[in-house]
Amino acid sequence: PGTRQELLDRISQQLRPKRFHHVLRVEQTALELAAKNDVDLERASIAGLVHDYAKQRPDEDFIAAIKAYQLNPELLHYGNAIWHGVVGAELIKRELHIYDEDILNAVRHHTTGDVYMTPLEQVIYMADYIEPARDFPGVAEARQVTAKDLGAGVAFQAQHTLQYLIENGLPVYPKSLATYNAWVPRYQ
Ligand code: DGI
Ligand code: FE
Ligand code: FE
Ligand code: FE
Repeated sequence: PGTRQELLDRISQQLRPKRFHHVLRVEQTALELAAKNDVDLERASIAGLVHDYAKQRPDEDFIAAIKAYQLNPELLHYGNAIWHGVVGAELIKRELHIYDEDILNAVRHHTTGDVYMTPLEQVIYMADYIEPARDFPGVAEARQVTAKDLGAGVAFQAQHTLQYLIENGLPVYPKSLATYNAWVPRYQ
């Protein structure tokens, strides 16, 4: 990896301005959550900046990467919502030469969560959900819960995301359900 500015240049070449600005807000929110939760600030910054690196890639790139890197073929049944994190992490490794597995896992799991998440993974999962421009019913409560207890924030998001997917008849990636089971009952 090079300097922060080099990383910003690479990311801004991949993303339209609106998405790029979301990424900057996620970085800032991740830095705040990291400071509060004893997470390494440089890792939080890098993971925040790269988390949506692959969001605007065409489906063909993801399908090719799933095959080339022999990722779970079940991934082919999903779409951009799942691919940009799980497959995006592989593209980040190869294209940006970021090899820190904690950062790569934070990207892999930022959409669905996971049963076990390191503090950095939790920080990125939550920063993406509550960055200041997020505006959905419940976001104020999500911010309050996360400020009090990062893990409780993870549980909140896992529950509300699963609820949203089911209410809208969307396919549930198995990891999203596993995240729900691992985190939600614990915090009731
Ligand atoms: O990339 P962002 O928009 O910043 O945020 P994200 O990567 O967290 O994506 C959020 C979207 O992903 C949200 O609309 C819900 C969707 N999502 C989360 N889990 C699943 C899912 N979509 C499907 N189909 N299945 C899932 O399990
Ligand atoms: Fe994302
Ligand atoms: Fe998210
Ligand atoms: Fe995001």
